Amino acid sequence: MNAKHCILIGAPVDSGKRRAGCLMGPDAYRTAGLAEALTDLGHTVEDLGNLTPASHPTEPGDSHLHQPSKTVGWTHRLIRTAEETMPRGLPIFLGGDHALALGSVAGVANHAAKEERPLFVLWLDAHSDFHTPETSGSGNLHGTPLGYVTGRGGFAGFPVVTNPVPQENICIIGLRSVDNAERDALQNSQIRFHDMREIDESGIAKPLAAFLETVAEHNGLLHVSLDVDFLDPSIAPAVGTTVPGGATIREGHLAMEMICDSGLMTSLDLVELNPFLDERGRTAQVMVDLAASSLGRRVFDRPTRSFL
Ligand code: 4U7
Ligand code: MN
Ligand code: MN
Ligand code: MN
Repeated sequence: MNAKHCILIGAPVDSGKRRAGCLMGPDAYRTAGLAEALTDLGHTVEDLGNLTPASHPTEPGDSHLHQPSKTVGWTHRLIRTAEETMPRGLPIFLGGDHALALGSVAGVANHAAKEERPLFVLWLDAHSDFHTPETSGSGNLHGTPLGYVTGRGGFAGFPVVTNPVPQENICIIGLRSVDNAERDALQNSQIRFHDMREIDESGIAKPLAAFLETVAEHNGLLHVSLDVDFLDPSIAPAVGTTVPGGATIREGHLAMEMICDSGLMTSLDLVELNPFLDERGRTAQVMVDLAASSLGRRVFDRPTRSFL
């Protein structure tokens, strides 16, 4: 694949849920050798270090949401960082929990609008993360990024989403834990979604190839958001929200290899890694290996643009 300029952005967001530990994620990816893996593949790597949230008010005492103000601060910071890095490389957002995607995706969408190209989002996750603050039962904002970036209401106090991502430009793969309110909203939306039952029955390649074809047809930018819990907990235990029955190591790598072959990915989130829950760094290593697959690591070369 063409050499890229990869920009590592440490986003130690830990405000998106109650269980702490995702703040250690960026350093775990560094320790697992992410930069070295990418330079070995011929890419250049720049590491921006770890960001901090923009200044934000103290947390309201009366909200059912967990740390909404801090997440607002992170969203401001990450929108700016996405806008600044997109023109000069391929940003890789090192989470941090999935609340970081409120900012990474909204910022990437602003860049896409400036370029007058459509943004497509591939969401690899056990969960659909399509809540609004009003529908969220847990009050945990890591369950809301797709609600936010598609322009659903209820995000009072958050930056206005200037360029909402059209629902039909989103594809979710890996679903096996969807709350009732999300299910209703998803089924009434244009979002493409593929649960693990479908992956079991017909494989991951088919729906992913169809989505990549659509992105290519529209000359789109592609943001990939990889939640650790997309993977089965037996291979990726370091996550707060484990759900059994996830993607296998080969399903994960096949998805990343197809993304690489498409040549379409322009930004990436690696989210929800909680190193405090890991076993000798194995989950961090799996995530680094998957990132490397998305950027060219493989056993044999395959012709490009053959998604299947
Ligand atoms: B993740 C949940 F209730 N839906 O809203 C919620 F099941 O970024 C989980 O995908 C959200 O890990 C998981 O709290 C967010 C729950
Ligand atoms: Mn998620
Ligand atoms: Mn998840
Ligand atoms: Mn999670």
